[in-house]
Amino acid sequence: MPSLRETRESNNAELFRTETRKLMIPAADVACVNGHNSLEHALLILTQSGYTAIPVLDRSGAVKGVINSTLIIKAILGLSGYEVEKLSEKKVEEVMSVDVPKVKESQLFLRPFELSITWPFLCVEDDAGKFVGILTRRTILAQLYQYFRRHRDE
Ligand code: 4BW
Repeated sequence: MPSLRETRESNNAELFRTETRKLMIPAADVACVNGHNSLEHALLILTQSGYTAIPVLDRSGAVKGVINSTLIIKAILGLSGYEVEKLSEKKVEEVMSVDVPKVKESQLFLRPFELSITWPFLCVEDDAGKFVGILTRRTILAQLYQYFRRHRDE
């Protein structure tokens, strides 16, 4: 029978040995757009989903960036005000932020935890570089909460 200390160590290790794939929201449930979509389309998806920022994919299904409403509004602002026609003229890839945090689906918990200090969500990719989901700060905090609950009396 394992000692109390061994049991604790094994519980500790459990979270830190968890692969990102087990915690992520799968791609099918993630609101996202393609780089070649218009800003109008991206604004529609952002508005309908209610999310502040969403991933941008290319035609092969790889993550290329992140788009948010602020980037879109800035992109249509001209010298004499908002140029609404630019919403249909400009593409998401012209405007997106390419500074996007990515992790592999096999990545263990500690690195995503560290990245989540800075980023509200991380894009998860498979070994071929294809987008497979996102890992949110909410999920990471929920895991940590469970972890601290289990260990609070030790
Ligand atoms: O529609 C929502 N449903 C639920 N359950 N929670 C929501 C929703 N919209 C916002 N929230 C909450 C979450 O706690 O507000 C937080 C900030 O949302 P955000 O950033 O500014 O839109 C949410 O925190 P989170 O779950 O840790 O998600 C962090 C960020 O990840 C979100 C959004 O940019 C992205 N995201 C989350 N789920 C997504 C998604 N992007 C696309 N599709 C999804 N399904």
